[in-house]
Amino acid sequence: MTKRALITGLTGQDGSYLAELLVEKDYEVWGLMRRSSSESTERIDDFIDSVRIVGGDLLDQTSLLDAIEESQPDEVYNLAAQSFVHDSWTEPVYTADVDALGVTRLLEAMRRVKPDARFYQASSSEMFGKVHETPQTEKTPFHPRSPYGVAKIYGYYIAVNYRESYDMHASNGILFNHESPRRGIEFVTRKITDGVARIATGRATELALGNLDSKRDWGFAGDYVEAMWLMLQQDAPDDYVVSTDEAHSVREFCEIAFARVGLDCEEYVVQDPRFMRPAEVDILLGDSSKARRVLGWEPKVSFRELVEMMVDADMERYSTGG
Ligand code: NDP
Ligand code: GDR
Repeated sequence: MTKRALITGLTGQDGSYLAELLVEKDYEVWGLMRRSSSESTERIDDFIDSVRIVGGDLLDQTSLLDAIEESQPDEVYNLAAQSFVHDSWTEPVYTADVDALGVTRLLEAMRRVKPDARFYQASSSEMFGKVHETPQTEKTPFHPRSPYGVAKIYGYYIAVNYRESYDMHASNGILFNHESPRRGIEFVTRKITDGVARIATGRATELALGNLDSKRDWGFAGDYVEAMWLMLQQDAPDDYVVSTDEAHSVREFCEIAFARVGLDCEEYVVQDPRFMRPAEVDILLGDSSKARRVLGWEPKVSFRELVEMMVDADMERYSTGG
């Protein structure tokens, strides 16, 4: 029988890759979309006809009850969030409402309407924040450094709590940073690759960034959505770190990105205090051995391949007038 999946955050980076993967696997894919005054389907335009859209918002309980009722999902992937860490300081209450309470609203809707559906929560390496050990595993204590990180810890634990209280099949993917040509332009990787393409095509002369020394464990979003799906195919729900197990600095990302178009990043990158954060996460490095062992998952795209893929896509976009 055809499986049904409901994805919240369909229009985001991960929602678009996950929807593509599930369509390929012959799922009936439903996507929750909130109302917007402008078009937000750019990332899914190529396959929007293969997806069923249901209106709804993580801030609105009734809409979530209706969305579960209408889609009758076997699997629910909660990817929707205010996902930009930087803005969580300017919108801390809103971030908590969506990223923390929103998870409870969705779980409540499932519990009342379709409690046997399996649930995936998009948890984050930002929960480790000021890290207590390196590398970080499923057992590493949390120490968030932003309102976003705090909200995500609530989301993590409410998923665990519904698993333990109601025996629901709820799993957390603790995903480290993952990127792609579909990454939002405000995140540092895409900001760099877009900046490189703008400079290389004569549209800009410099690139202003914040902290160049912070290090992240960056993988490819297309690889990471497979881990989400694998988690919901297990007999028992559980929590998994998903990462490449390699960390690189923002500076290294810049060096490879500029070199891809034959430029030296030292000549173009300037530091701007506007992009610094009140509290920084200096380094995140995952240990994904549990996901590799239990799920049989592993990343396929290397760091260099990821950077070059993103630069090439932005160069292509500008050379075709985008
Ligand atoms: P994006 O920011 O690209 O996408 C976020 C999605 O959430 C969009 O579809 C957005 O819709 C939707 N959304 C936001 N607020 C609401 C709301 N109130 N109701 C319904 N939908 C809403 O994020 P990513 O795809 O990168 O990330 C997916 C999830 O994974 C997020 O929860 C993020 O916090 C988490 N995560 C991401 C990591 C990463 O490196 N990418 C790493 C670890 C966790 P709209 O188009 O209308 O704005
Ligand atoms: P992050 O991603 O906060 O890790 O959250 P982001 O790309 O925004 O920042 C990564 C690191 O780069 C530094 N940095 C800059 N960041 C931005 N955005 N802009 C700049 O100009 C800049 N200069 C330096 C930051 O200080 C930081 O150290 C992402 C999101 O996808 C979250 O939703 C997700 O949970 C985590 O990854 C894991």
